[in-house]
Amino acid sequence: MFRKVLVANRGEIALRVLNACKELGIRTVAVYSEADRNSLHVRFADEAICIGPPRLSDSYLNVPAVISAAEIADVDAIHPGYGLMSENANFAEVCRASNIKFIGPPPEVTRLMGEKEKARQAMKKAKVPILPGSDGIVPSVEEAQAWAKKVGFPVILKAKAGGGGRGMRIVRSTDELPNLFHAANAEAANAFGNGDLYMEKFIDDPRHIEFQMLADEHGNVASLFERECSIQRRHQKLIEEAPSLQVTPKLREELGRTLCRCLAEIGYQNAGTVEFLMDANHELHFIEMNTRIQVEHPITEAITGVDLVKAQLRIASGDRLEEILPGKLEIRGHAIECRINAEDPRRFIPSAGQISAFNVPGGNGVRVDTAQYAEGMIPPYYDSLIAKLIVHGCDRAEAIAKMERALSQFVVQGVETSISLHQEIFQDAGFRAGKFDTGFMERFLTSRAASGE
Ligand code: MV4
Repeated sequence: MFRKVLVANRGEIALRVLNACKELGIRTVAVYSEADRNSLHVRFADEAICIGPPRLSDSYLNVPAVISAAEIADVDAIHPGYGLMSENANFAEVCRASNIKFIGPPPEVTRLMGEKEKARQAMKKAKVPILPGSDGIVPSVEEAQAWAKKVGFPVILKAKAGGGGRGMRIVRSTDELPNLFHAANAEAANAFGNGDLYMEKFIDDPRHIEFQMLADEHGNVASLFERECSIQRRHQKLIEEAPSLQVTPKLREELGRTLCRCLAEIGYQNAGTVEFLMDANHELHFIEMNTRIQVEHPITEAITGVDLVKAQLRIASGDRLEEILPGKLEIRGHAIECRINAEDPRRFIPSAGQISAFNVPGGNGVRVDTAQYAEGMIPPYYDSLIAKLIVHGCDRAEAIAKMERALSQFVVQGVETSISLHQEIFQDAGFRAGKFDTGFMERFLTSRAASGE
């Protein structure tokens, strides 16, 4: 096992990784920006190194600054958490060249999955179901017309370098296509420095379901089942749950097995998530793969009993899955996560400032992952996630009851938070019945606005 690990992140995930290291007897090094001097990830690490001014590009996203800190502290490995350096293949390559283990997949695999149309072809080759669409990049409006005719409208144009919904356009007819093609191309070129597009059949109001995978460095792969992530607004997830009510044991088993074979073929290593859209026929279609630990990993930890971050550390140090995982993986109960953001629950404007009161709920089946505390500061430079509230019950009804109880005991004063929004969603009959898709939040917010609340 590693002697010393640098955590190249901040906030709750930095603390989550530090905790896993501590429990494995690994020494920890935090890096921090000038805005995070008084953060818990700094306080709880064995060593901490300031890497620059508050802005992300000057600190947490500054490759030379992070690598210099790793060399000064003489660490064996770097854990990137999520976001920031986590899916940066160039960073992983610099780590490799500096003899520092990057805790994640090899840069070649990260690069493959980052090129969405190549990921799509790799999945197709391994018999993972993909949506009808183009074979690779669509180079011109003429070829886009030809593919659209073959696939049938509506189609969606996506940026090969994309993610987060940027550079995407839904196309419903032939005459719309030229303008939307040029718009997507320009937006992608501007956002990602690469305007290349590919095409898929468009699924109206899909569910978003993702499979958690673990792969060791000896060719073994395991599926840790799925998460349902359809409750989102503008590509920001708000609530996730595991398992999905819509995935049958047969589908879970078969797709899990296919994905294990696929990731072994690709040479995948460490933790990863394969994202799918579920259509009205309850069929799953691959859309993309995330080559990192995800924000919502704790719900999978709750239902499987596997510590995913410790698994990442052990995999990266060479352990085999059979040493890490129980003999048979099984789903126990139901877990739900609410992302608590420091933002106005009506208009979603980030709310930075000093926290004056902070009470975190607890009790059986309640977990809170946060790096916040009373008197803590929420700087304006970073994302607005201040806590993840995770509950685990014997079934979905118990998990919902626990979440409502826990939300009512979660007190944050000094900044605005999304706690009251979560409480409203948990009152919604459709949500309670499990009847929702990726269009849920938009409809929910529209009807709330119309009712004048
Ligand atoms: C789609 C889709 C419908 N059909 N692809 C949005 C972000 C990107 N990761 C993929 N996205 C979508 N791709 C096809 N062929 C609908 C979405 C989509 C979406 C997907 C997952 C979660 C929330 C979403 C919200 C709007 C659109």
